[in-house]
Amino acid sequence: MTVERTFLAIKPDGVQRGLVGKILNRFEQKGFKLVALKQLIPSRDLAKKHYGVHQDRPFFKGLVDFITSGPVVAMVWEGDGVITSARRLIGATKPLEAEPGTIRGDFAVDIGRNVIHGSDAPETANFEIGLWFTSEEINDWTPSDQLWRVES
Ligand code: D4T
Repeated sequence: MTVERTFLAIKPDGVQRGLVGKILNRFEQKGFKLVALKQLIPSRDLAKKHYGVHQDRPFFKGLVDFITSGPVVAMVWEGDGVITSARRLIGATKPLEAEPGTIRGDFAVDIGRNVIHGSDAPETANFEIGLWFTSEEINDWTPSDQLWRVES
């Protein structure tokens, strides 16, 4: 059985504002499993590949400037439905449209400083996980409470 995984990244604004712990807590609390985590300042090459789909948009250069401006906390999370669920926990791209209770709804106002990225589909999750992590950096592990978590 293939377990679903998604790529999440706390952007430089989230790191600078000291929101890392609060954000990690939301995904742990929900019941997803953290299988990879590292802090890095992304290269421009990495940022351009990550946001390649937006390369012709007017905000592209500013987006690359911003995401490479300081440390990012890159993560892989695992669990049934994690791609869609993480996007719901993150909230709408425009923070002013994000529901209260979501990360962007609670912590952001500006689309260019929206705190966190999350993959939007299985194909993008696979692409982004492979772009940001080597397979050696991703840990297969079984939480000690796994049995009671999944029994229904
Ligand atoms: P990311 O990819 O950062 O998780 O954001 P979303 O998936 O929610 O939204 P997106 O791909 O449409 O946008 C990528 C990134 O670009 C910034 N952005 C976006 C911006 O600065 N101005 C804009 O007009 C848009 C549409 C914010 C997120």
